[in-house]
Amino acid sequence: MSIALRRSDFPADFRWGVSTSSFQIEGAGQADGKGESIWDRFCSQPGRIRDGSNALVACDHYHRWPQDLDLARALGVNAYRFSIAWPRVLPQGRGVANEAGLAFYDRLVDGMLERGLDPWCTLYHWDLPQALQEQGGWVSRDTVGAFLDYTELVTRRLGDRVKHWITHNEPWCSCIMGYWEGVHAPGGTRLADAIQACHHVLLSHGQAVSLIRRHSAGARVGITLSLHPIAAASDSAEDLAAMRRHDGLRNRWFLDPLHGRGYPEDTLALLGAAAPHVAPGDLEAIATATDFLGVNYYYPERVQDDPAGGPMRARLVERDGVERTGFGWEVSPEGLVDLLTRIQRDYQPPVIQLTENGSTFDDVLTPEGRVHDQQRLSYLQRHLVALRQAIAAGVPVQGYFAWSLLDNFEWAEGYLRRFGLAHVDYATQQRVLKDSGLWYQRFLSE
Ligand code: IFM
Repeated sequence: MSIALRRSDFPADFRWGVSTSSFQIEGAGQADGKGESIWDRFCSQPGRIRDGSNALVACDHYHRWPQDLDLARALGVNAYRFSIAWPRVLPQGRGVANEAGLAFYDRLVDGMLERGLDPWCTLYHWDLPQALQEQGGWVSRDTVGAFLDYTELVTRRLGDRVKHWITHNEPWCSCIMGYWEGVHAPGGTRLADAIQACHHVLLSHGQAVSLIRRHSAGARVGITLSLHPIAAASDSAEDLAAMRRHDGLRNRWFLDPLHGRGYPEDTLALLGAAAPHVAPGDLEAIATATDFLGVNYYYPERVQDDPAGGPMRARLVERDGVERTGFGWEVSPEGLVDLLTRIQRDYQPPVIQLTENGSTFDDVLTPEGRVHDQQRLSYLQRHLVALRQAIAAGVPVQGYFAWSLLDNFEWAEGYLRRFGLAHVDYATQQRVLKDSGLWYQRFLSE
């Protein structure tokens, strides 16, 4: 099916980007004084990563970054989202800085600017220094202070050139999956820890905003959340109530305090003793005004009432007969419209940036060196059509960042999942634009 879609359907000053993260692509896990991160440690524990791999080499982007930035430029994007590996610049999490690590990000940012790529820097995309985890990680309030010191170091160094900053990527994943579900680093399994970690992450975000602005004149600052449109499995009162409970922890737990409403009362009540310790002034700090809300959208969720389904008494159910990605995630461009219009209706952030959207499928590299990833291409096109629709309906989205430039280390899935617009042959480190990447390139060039 051909889809009528043009770059000129979007505002002329729209940001078109690709998104990446340090741990997933850099490699050089022990090079030039880099310290250990919680993900290095997690990967070293048997059974944590599905294919038994680690990210010590990953895409070797630490050494191949000029080629990767060339690839981004060749795609025709005007913005490049990357993250800083905290243990690369502060091997022990705080204290003595690692000049080699800082110099790497200097080169990377200069390389973006030389290629006409606007640098969008995420400060925390999950690779906490292991040394800080040994003192409690995000469950400890001290980590907030360490994050602010780290932020000061990085923004002093790069703030003259980087003008878009994202404090945190997807706190739901780093905290709930990392400190409760046990499936992400550091592998914690206590709900109360996860909730406290969320609070500290949000607090560190709020307190970092003014610090970033101080060291990066004219900077635009935001946070990125992973958000999901949520539907009830049926019209029954029970399922509708379960949908609201699930939405409480999944979406409102982050959106409400960031927009000055404190934590949702219904969710707090359900959490009971696991509710966070909140000091005076914390909620005001979390609600510090930002310049944009970063939204990562992948798939919608469907929820059924389940009295045994954890504190939210809900469980996820799958819709039959729908298209799914390799991860099993439902493909739903309509979900993107629902999500964006809901955010706009309920919260009115000044600007939304779609900081991630993408899909994984089992790609095949042909003998001719092509990847005919028709499903990813179609996913990309249909989500851009949905985005155009949301913008036409008045949602203030100003940028779209495809996840991801390259196939990379997909956390607990290792290298089993490929999200890239470019295929990476991990044996040779050769990059090849897939058909989806070639389409994005054509779309951007028209
Ligand atoms: O790879 C991740 C990324 O690090 C955070 N957002 C979701 C992506 C796909 O799972």
